[in-house]
Amino acid sequence: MRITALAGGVGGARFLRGLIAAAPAAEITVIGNVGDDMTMHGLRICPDLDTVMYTLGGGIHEGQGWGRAGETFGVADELKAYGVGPDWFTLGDKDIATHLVRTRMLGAGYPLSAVTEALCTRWELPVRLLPATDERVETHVVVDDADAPGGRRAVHFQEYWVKMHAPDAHAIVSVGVEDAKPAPGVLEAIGEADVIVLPPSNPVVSVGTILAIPGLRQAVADAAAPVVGLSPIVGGGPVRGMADKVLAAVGVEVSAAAVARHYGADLLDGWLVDADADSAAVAQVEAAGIACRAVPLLMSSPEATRAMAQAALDLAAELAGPAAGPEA
Ligand code: FO1
Repeated sequence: MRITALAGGVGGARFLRGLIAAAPAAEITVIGNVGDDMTMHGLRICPDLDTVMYTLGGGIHEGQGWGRAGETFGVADELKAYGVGPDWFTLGDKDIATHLVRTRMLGAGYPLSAVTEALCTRWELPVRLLPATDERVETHVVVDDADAPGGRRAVHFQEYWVKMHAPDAHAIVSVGVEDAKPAPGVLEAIGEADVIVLPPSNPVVSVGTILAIPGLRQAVADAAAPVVGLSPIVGGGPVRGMADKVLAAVGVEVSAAAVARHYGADLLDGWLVDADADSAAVAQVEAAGIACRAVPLLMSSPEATRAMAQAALDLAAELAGPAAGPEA
């Protein structure tokens, strides 16, 4: 079985572990978000790709969900001693090695997809990880700023998220997206998949940014495979992170049903909502033309996460119809 998943950072990576446990023999391709990427100290940093790589490669800081286990901060301490910021975004020493390799390869002319493949080789990932695009697409967020002309300014997503802790936002802009193309292998992974999964990642700044790359949303909508998503909203709030703020910025209500409608029935065939908090949403989602099931949606343990992934695969199998047997 070939499974293609569109994933963001921490939530997506943790879900992918469950997906691998649920379908250990499957060929899994992960299309990763690059909208969080930025350049700092001259280094190209790809937080979502690295979070997937470290999580599935066994190098993640489990408690934090991002960055390396057993990390040290010698470089960060030295930068601080020099008075060099920013002081709101800290790079660990081990993590810096990843960014050095990436930046050097990009500088030598390799596209991000080739660089990501090279980095993943070291981690022996059980999936193929592809950046959604090789072009630079960076998410910027328009926020209030009394000192800026017009009372607003656009900040990079990392500044919005990590430094400002996601204040109310007016708009989300994917800078560079119009000129981006799906990275090599992305459209093939979508077109050849038996199942396409949208993990419970942020629907705006993670999965939304991937889908915004020209041609990508249409490829998922046109794919022969069933497309099944899991709600990142449980009981009217995000399970993790601050997805509520960015949903409001794009005019989407913070509910499991509204996120399904935001993706749309042209894209989604099936949707999972939380059985405890959102079973009432099932009828609303089905009224929008999307098959919906209520199952436990909290990734509280490896087994709970595996069961969520299994529920997504079960719904996909149901939507695909009975497999053609030898006599069929
Ligand atoms: N998140 C933080 O809250 N503070 C940090 O200093 C920080 C550093 C960092 C370095 C590398 C990396 O890959 C991720 C890092 N993150 C940090 C997490 C991260 O940038 C965000 O949580 C995600 O981008 C949101 O998906």
